[in-house]
Amino acid sequence: MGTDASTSADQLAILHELEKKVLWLASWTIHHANHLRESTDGLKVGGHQASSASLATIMTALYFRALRPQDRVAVKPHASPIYHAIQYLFGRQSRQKLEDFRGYKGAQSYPSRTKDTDDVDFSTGSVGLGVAQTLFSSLVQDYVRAHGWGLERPEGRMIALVGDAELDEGNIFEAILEGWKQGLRNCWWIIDYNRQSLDAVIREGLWARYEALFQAFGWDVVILKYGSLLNEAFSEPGGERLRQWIDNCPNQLYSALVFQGGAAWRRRLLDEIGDQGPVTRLIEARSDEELARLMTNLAGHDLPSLLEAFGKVDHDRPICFICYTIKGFGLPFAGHKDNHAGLMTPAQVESLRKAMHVRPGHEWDKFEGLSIAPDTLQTFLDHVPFTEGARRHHAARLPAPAQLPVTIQPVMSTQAGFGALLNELGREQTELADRIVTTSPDVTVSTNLGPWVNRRGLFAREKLADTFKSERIPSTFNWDFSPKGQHIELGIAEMNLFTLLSALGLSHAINGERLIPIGTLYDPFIQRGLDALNYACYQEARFILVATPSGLSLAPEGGAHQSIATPLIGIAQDGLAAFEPAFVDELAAILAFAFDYVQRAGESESSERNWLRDETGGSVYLRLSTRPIEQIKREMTPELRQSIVDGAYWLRKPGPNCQVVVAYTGAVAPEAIQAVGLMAEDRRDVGLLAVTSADRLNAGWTAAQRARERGLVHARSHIEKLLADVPSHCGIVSVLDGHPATLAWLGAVHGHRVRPLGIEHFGQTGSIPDLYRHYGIDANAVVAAAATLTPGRPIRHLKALP
Ligand SMILES: Cc1ncc(C[n+]2csc(CCOP(=O)(O)OP(=O)(O)O)c2C)c(N)n1
Ligand SMILES: [Mg+2]
Repeated sequence: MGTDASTSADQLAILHELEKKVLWLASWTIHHANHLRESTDGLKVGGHQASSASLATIMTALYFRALRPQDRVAVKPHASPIYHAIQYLFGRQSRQKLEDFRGYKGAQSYPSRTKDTDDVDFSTGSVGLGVAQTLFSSLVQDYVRAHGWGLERPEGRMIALVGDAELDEGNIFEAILEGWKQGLRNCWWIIDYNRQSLDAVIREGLWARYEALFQAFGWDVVILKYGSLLNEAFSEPGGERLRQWIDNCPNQLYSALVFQGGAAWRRRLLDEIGDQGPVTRLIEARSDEELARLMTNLAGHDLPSLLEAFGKVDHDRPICFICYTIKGFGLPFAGHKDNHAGLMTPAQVESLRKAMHVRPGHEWDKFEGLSIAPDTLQTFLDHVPFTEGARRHHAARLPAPAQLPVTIQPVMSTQAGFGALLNELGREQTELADRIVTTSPDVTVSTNLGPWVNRRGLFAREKLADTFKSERIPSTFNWDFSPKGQHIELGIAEMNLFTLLSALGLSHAINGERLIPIGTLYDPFIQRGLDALNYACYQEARFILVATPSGLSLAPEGGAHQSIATPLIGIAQDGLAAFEPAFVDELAAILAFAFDYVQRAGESESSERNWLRDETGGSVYLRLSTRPIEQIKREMTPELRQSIVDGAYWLRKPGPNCQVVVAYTGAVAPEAIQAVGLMAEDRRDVGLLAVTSADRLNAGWTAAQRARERGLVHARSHIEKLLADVPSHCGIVSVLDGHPATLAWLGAVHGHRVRPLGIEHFGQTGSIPDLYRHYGIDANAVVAAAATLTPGRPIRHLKALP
């Protein structure tokens, strides 16, 4: 499995030239963005320069030599100029986009799968997430292959280029633990051990903690500390003494000396170990320049050491490479602790230009200033394995049924309905059901996935039987693991759930095999994994998130488990269509839609019908509840189905003299229905609006307004049409088990007054009636709001508020 052959001297010479070119192009890109492009805003920031230089050699070794076409990489966010420069040399990035780096439509500051055009494998930006993404993508690759799919393709390695300070992020450790449980393979994490973070120099001896930690979880650890020049010097007389000195040198001092250069090295070394015979000769035999080159020859900047280390890997165990590097290597502020946002002055760029033999006006020429013939270089580039074939795969869409079968009990919760729907799906041998993969962070049973898991089994590469079953101990759940299982059981860390969903949800692009991922968790814990959820959406992973239970309706569980803000997350999170059905027939309609929606990849034009960008598709978030509520017996007409998916429908259409509309979402449906009954005698023609997706209603409304502002005068969103006939004097009382702002905007659609009811303060234990009364979302609170909002006689059923 190692790289086929060792690198020849000719190839090494070419790689050295490319290493220089990559550093130059990245530096020029940054300089161009910060000094040469007209800008009046705050573009002159960004920690790209020093941080990029740190990885220039490692990325040269990887992209031009060690990577195979099937490997996938997450690049440290600030190394994006190096990444873009490499793609430019491959002819996969345009000069225009490099000139516009960090600008509108230019190459992105941080590598982006969706916004960049040069085939970024995994987006990065929020440190730690791209790293963990590689681990989960490797597990997903195993899942796909264990199911017998994509075997015609070779197995890839999932590789992360990791900043040393990036390892402070907790999600990385959560991922390592999960990887160990799941038998992780084919994953490389290459740590850019420059001993600097954004603010300063990091703690001494971190590498030893990393080494112990990775080894504890079954990783190989390869420490790449000294480059070939240093290794040669160590074998000279006095060399051993020099090595000891380096090993004992504090990080801060090493960085400071790197910054100061050859004369400072000489002074320091002679002061500290210069009275020791042979080592003096070793130092004196070198000029200042040679001494600086020697002392900064760490393995992370030494192509032969890197090529050897990467090339000799002949197994699939996960590996952590700890590569010693220098932040800003090759640039004037190398090693300086303040260098993170360091920019080269025009004069410094000029001296770099001279050193690189780049003539003015030829800065973007690919082979300018290199000592090897352009033809030779181009031929080499044309044969780099990394560039073979397409990096993004496609997978056909799976047929999604228009309706899903489910037996609806007279009284049922949406969570129970979800369990029943999946149970029915699990019963059928359809292509869709076979491609569903469920996952949950230790809440599989308590989110009602149990029946599905009983049918489809748990996934593991090795079979593992349920001992309770073999011992004939009765249990409701069958906990058998096998390579054909379709449920991935995770530990509790919600970050891992979202990162796994992100990996599963990109399988069509990465493995060429489509999966339909469904992840379940308790609704409040979305917030624990929110950055990873955002990350998954940002890179357009496709999945269905089922969050249950939610809200105050979790009554006796208390305030720590009762979510408040999640409906607002549902509205605000891009790439995620949020639904909160009240009834199981609504849930069935939404889930059927979701199976199709997560597979779409069409144009981002808004539909003329509801003004949603429905053809683009996206992920789906279902906020469900454990509260059993009385179900409505009705026929699911195509119109009703469409309205449920569009976000709302009239459960009771308001009459022409309507004074009040009650608009509700989710589990409080019985309270809304009851309130309408209680005020029917005292307010005219009361309407009842069932809102199944505040998110989609809101998005359609915003888009229709924009369309009208652009001249499409007839654009009307779903909510505008629904509220069009509601008289202007009519008041709207909105209510949900979540933050009231979720529905408060309804009043702005046509100027109706709104009294939004919902939860603003932490919950507590109690029964549902206790809590709904206390927090003001029960029927009486709705009636009280209606009485105050609309003129008319007192509502006789209104009781005093608590
Ligand atoms: C979650 C998150 N927090 C903070 C940042 C801001 N930030 C960007 S890079 C960085 C530290 C970089 O240190 P390191 O990972 O060692 O990379 P280096 O700059 O040394 O190459 C920080 C704090 C971020 N991008 N993401
Ligand atoms: Mg660092």
